Amino acid sequence: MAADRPLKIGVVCYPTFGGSGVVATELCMGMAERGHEIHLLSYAPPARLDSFHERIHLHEVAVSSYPLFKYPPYDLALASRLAEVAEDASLDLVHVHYAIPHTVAALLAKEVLGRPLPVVTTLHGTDITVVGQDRSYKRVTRWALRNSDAVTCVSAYLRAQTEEVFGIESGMDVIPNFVDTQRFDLNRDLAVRGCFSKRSEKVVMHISNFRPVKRATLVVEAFADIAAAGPATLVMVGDGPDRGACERLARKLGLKDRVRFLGAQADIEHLLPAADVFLLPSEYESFGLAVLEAMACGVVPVATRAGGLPEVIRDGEDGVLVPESEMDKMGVLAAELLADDARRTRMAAAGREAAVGRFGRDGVVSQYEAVYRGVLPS
Ligand code: GMT
Repeated sequence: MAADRPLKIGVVCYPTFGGSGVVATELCMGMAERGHEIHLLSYAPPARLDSFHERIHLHEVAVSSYPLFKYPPYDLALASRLAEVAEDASLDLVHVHYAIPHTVAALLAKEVLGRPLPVVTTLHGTDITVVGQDRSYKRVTRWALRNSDAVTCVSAYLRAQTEEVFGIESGMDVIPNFVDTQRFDLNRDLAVRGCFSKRSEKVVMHISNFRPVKRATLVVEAFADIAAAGPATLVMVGDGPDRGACERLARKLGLKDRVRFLGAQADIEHLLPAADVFLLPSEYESFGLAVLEAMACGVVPVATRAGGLPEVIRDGEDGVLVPESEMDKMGVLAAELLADDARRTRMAAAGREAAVGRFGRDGVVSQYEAVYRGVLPS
């Protein structure tokens, strides 16, 4: 059989705006463009998949309820559907994004199917650093990782965490996240910019799911220093548990008229180029995909020196990394950057170059393709 024949790939991911679903969907599109046939399973159509692709087949996983079920078992419904799809479509392998519960469901589907079905697991972050360490899931997660045919991590930081937490000997590949640099580009839509910057104010942006790990209230605090230094608008994109606290803080600090909360937005590639600086004060990020998308759009990130973020941002070259002990200076550092157009323009160009080069889609899709070929039975 030809070593480069198109593959039939089952993909499992979460469909929401979270980074793992975005990476999974972008990867599906990249693989489909290379001629592979993709069968994507999730409980809803992925948010990033906004157009028809000839070789991408969607399979929604429905979970039946029953009065006995206090917790309807999504993982069983997924395993069952996956076994069905694997049989009908003669899948060569399954690639799951986010270990819990996807890897266990894929391994169960393989048992149900009763024939070899290699399982590739990509770890994204909180599946290891938060959920995977929870006592309720830890043992089964370790088992699932050990039984995957290949495990990939989105950063060296995450690989080290996985080795430490689960005692997994290395052998896991680090494959960074990537960005579609045609979709995320430098073209600034002046109409969008005009919505945020009426009198040539600088535009500061934050995009996240407003979970506690993102520390979104620190964005508002930092913005108070930015606004004190010069005219600026803060655009907060996304929704989640800490949005209310951010809104209250903006009111309390007298910034209500200078902070815009847009809620979850599908087309962030149209919003991002309107910004000058992107703030991400997360406690940690295994990667920080939003930072990479900002860099692709020529927006300079200012983020915490934590987790995998130093693998994405080169401090002083294409962004600014703020040590944990100096988070209270984030606003001042961002204000300095906003005041120095020449420095910012230089860093923005370096960020765009990194997005196209180090994190370009083609190179990363090839790395995953090599992992797929490596797990196929010889
Ligand atoms: O918790 C989140 O931020 C969502 C999560 C996800 O799986 O959707 O994001 C993680 O995966 C992204 C894609 O690989 C990474 O860019 C994020 O850094 C990572 N989040 C954390 O580590 C907190």
